Amino acid sequence: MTRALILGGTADASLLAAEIAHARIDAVYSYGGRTRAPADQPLPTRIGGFGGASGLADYIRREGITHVIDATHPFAAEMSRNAVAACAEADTPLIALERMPWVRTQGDNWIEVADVDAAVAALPETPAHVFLAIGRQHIAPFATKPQHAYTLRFVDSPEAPLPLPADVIVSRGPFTFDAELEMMRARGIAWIVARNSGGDGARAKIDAARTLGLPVVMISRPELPERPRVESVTEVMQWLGHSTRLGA
Ligand code: 3Y8
Ligand code: NAP
Repeated sequence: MTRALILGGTADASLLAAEIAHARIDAVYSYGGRTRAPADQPLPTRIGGFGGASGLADYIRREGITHVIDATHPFAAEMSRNAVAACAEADTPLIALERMPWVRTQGDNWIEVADVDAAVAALPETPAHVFLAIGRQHIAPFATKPQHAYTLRFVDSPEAPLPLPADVIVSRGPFTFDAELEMMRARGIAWIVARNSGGDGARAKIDAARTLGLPVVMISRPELPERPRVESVTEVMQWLGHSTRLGA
């Protein structure tokens, strides 16, 4: 009898949860507890860490999980590594639902970097208005370039003082091209820092930057361990032995 665990937190994970609920497959949706009020899901939902890979392996055994789908964000590297280790330990099938990275196209002015520190180094010395569209967790390194005017975007309003003077937009995606274009023009944004998340929920800023001819410092994805990987909900449902409404 199938009992699936979805490691969620992305738009694709929400689409998968809807298909799994529709197919009446026994499943649990899991959030890490990063945001104050995560979106509701049509499945029983747990929120918070498992306690490392061993904690996840214990959860899998205790809950009788038969299939694990890692539908976390491409930058949720620790969760993905733990899922590989835990499923090996519990001998449980694992598949990753992972969207392709964005690729530079005609007109894009990207500076591709490996990590946040390289992104800081890629910014100019002369003062500029910089939009840091990389969330809340990795802002501190930019304090080494205080000459810039920073705009940040968080899912939740900041609780602690910011590590640098900045203007904070509080908004959870997905974002639209028109709204991104308007925001960048109104604020006089001259540089964008982004992670290569892929997917549609965050790509509007990349398209708006291209239209405005703005440079984008693009942080590449972390290396993830080898594991079976698909890009569509349909392929996950087939892996679970079910067809979907989408491509039934
Ligand atoms: C808690 C669940 C859905 C899911 C929506 C996607 C799209 C909008 C784009 C920008 C970039 C950023 C950030 C972002 C996007 C989707 C998707 C995506 C980027 C929620 C969510 C959770 C999180 C966690 C949060 C991180 C932060 C990253 C904001 C829910 C809304 C910047 C990633 O305050 C914090 O600690 C926030 C932490 C991890 C990265 C960071 O370092 O700050 N996501 N985002 C999940 C959990 O607890 O398990 O609250 O409902 C999900 C979504 N965020 O159902 O439509 O699928 O990618 N999320 C990045 O791309 O760099 C925003 O502003 O342009
Ligand atoms: P991370 O750094 O890879 O994981 C750190 C720890 O958080 C994990 O070891 C695990 O704790 C816990 N955790 C993470 N995701 C979890 C989940 N879905 N369910 C249960 N525990 C989880 O993770 P992150 O980058 O902070 O991402 C956290 C969540 O936000 C994920 O759901 C991810 O899909 C979502 N998200 C992240 C980004 C991003 O840019 N990183 C963007 C959009 C959405 P234990 O070790 O205690 O088990």
